[in-house]
Amino acid sequence: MSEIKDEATRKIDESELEEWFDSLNYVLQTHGPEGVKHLLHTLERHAFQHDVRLPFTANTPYINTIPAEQQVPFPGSREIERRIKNIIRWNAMAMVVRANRDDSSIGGHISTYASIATLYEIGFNHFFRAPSEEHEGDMVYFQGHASPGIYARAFLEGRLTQQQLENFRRELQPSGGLSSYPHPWLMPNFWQFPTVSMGLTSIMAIYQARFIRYLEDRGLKEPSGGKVWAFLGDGEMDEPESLGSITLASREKLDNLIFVINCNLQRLDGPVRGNSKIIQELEAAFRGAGWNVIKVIWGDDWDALLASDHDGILLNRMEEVVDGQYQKYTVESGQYIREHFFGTDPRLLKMVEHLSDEQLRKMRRGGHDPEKVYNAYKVAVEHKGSPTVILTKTIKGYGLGESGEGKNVTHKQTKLNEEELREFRTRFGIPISDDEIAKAPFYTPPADSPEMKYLHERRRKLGGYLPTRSVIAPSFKTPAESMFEEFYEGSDGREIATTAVFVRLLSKLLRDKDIGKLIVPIVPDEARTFGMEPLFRQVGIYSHVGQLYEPVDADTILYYKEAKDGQILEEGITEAGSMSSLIAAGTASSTFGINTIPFFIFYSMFGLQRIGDLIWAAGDMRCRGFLLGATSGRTTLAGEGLQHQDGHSHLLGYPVPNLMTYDPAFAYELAVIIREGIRRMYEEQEDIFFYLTVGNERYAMPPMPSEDVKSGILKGMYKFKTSEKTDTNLHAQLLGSGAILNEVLKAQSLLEEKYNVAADVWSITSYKELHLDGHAVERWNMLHPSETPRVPYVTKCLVDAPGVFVAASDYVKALPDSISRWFPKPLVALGTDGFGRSEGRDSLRDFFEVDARFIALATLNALAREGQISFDVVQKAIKDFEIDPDKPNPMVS
Ligand SMILES: Cc1ncc(C[n+]2csc(CCOP(=O)(O)OP(=O)(O)O)c2C)c(N)n1
Ligand SMILES: [Mg+2]
Repeated sequence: MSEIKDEATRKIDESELEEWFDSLNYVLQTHGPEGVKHLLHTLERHAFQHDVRLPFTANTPYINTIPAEQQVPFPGSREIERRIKNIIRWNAMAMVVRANRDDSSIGGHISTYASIATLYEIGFNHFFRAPSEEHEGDMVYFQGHASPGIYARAFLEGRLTQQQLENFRRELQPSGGLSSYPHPWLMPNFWQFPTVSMGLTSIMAIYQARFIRYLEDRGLKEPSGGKVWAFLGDGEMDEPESLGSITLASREKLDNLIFVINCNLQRLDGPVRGNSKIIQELEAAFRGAGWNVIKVIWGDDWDALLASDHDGILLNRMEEVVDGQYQKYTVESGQYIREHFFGTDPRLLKMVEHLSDEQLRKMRRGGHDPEKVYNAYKVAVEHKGSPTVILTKTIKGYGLGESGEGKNVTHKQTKLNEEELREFRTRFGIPISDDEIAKAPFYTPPADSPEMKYLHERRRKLGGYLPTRSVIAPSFKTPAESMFEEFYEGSDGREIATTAVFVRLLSKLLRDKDIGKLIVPIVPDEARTFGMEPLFRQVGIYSHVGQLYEPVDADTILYYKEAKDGQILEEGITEAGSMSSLIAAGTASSTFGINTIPFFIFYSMFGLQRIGDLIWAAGDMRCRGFLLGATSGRTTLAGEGLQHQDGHSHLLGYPVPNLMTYDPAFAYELAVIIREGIRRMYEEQEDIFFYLTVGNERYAMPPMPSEDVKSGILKGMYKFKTSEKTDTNLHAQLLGSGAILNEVLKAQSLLEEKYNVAADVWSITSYKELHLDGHAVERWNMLHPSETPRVPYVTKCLVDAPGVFVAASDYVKALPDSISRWFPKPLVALGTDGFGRSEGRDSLRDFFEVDARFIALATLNALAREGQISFDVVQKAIKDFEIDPDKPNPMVS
């Protein structure tokens, strides 16, 4: 048996191999690389037919993708650029060290910028274009926690003051400070993209690049060749959002997108892939997904060695060593490297015998070699047909020497003692004297120095300075009231769901001659669920390549129409991707001066709960637009059960400061809110965005009671219906939201007819707005004790309202509870806390105790507690309503 196996795996001997090589070299000489490719491919197929299976690999060898001989010469001054970079390194480090001297709790990062500096500087000096007359500019997503380096450069450019640098992470200082990370909310003229929540950069950048194509294909902007650059950490690539959308980029052939992944082999705690190689792993993932992959692993010190590596032993050694070990070499001596890296084979040792230990220790990695990085960027920007990812190998804490280079603790290093500062200064040649060094002063070369002249000149050539954010959208006219009037009139008894109302409104907006083209409908594979399929035909589904097939439903009116100028972004099942599209469209006013108005409609359960962090980023980014949580409400969405029924997204909307949340019940409410949203976001240019829930329960839409209710709808509450009953002393105020407002109206009748209670009904469109208003008033009163106290809007509405107070919604009780203290009396809250069930609406509303019976019961209880009726009445009501008092508590069952 073993003999047969040996026979089968018998090695081809040296002379046979020689013949194969000769033949191959002959083909190479006579037919060139294409001929060799063809030959190998044909041989592979031939072998396959004879049952030879080659192991799959998406990897190329562990060397630079661009061979040394194909490099173009560096076009700038290496020396001046090195000096500029060193000064920025110093100032970035000094910023963090000084901030922590003043207050050791401040934190900051030195080692990340230290490792990425060359990658940024090559970009700043040669590639990143700022918006200018000639060019709309590139979009650069800077790695969040490398921001000290970006600030240090802006300081050198004269865009930030020394005072601002001194106040890094001290934003509340009287003279202002710099935010820890890129936050457009905090530095609206500087940062464009919030990147510090790991993973979001990748997905946002991909959808940004695609949105640029969308704008161009739809004729909303001229193609300009602008690039989207995303700088990412190797550790952050473990986030699902980092790799989760990369196939979209290749499928859409986004050659306007360049990822630069700084593979310093470390994350916060230690190695990213101690036991394997992150660069190879990422290469396989990106190549497999169809990206153009450029590896920049080795600096030019390695070129000569690799050129002499005829039998591939150096390459073998490079491939067998794992990242954890490479990290070890960075903290060890040249002697150690000789012994442990080269010492495994006498031939390797011989290869480096002419190099001193010191030379061995200093052999650079690719990401620290400006020429290698320049060449990679050049190939990337010129590449056509697919997105590019550049994988660069670097050292975390590069240049920090003993005090942090390559150490596992380096990520959090914020302190350098005097000796370490001196070493850093000497290592990077910063002209600061020994007397001054302890203070870690910032350094700026004289204005007429070669460094400063060069720095400004380079940026002038590239159109100006980056990052920069400007609000440049042209003024905008809100559509006239006439467009919304049909919704104010009600449905004339026809039963219709608020989702359908929304779709009708959207379709009208799309038809509008002024703003129609600016509307961007976004949907993650739920258009049919929401009845949006007529829009497929009306405005088309966006596809860069149009429609390459005959759709199965081509013979129907509402066929599935894909088109190059299609308007709908049908994203497939990715709420995160759809949200990233909304972010790109909702910030186009500041990136391109285009007022696109995105409407992203999704299953409400898979919005704030699932992609909350992207929504937070949208808020930071001053994004505008509408999020529509459809099929909302824990009991309104029947049958779908625990994972689908949303009864808490509104609560999750509370913490996002600039997100306006509304739970409208009727068509006119929805129309009023959307019109006002467009007006505030696009006419007034306010940095807010909207979350509205719409439901799938059909009911008659009443007409708007009067023009006067508009302001109440927007503020969060208004009286919908006053009781007509006058012959009673029993009163109640019933508050309802969304579809549950109908239950409240039923309860009103029940209470009037059976229990002699006159109940007024209020529509609560936004608990959040009421909550914010109450707190704003309380705060003002606290700070202005001697002035006439202000009154919260809720109190103003209810101060003279007679009777007891009961609120019911399809959401958790925390919503009404959040405004209860501004009520004249205690508020009874009914809500849908707990896991959902698959059931019909009636059963669900019984289970969650939010139907008309429970609203009436809660009202009677409150009246009994006030002594206005006897508890016997309540007891009897429980019986009459057939309520089991010992039913399970939905909150915990
Ligand atoms: C979602 C998220 N989780 C955790 C963090 C905290 N954090 C900031 S930097 C960092 C390590 C980053 O490692 P890597 O991506 O390799 O970047 P490097 O600093 O090495 O360039 C972590 C865990 C974060 N910012 N975001
Ligand atoms: Mg890292």
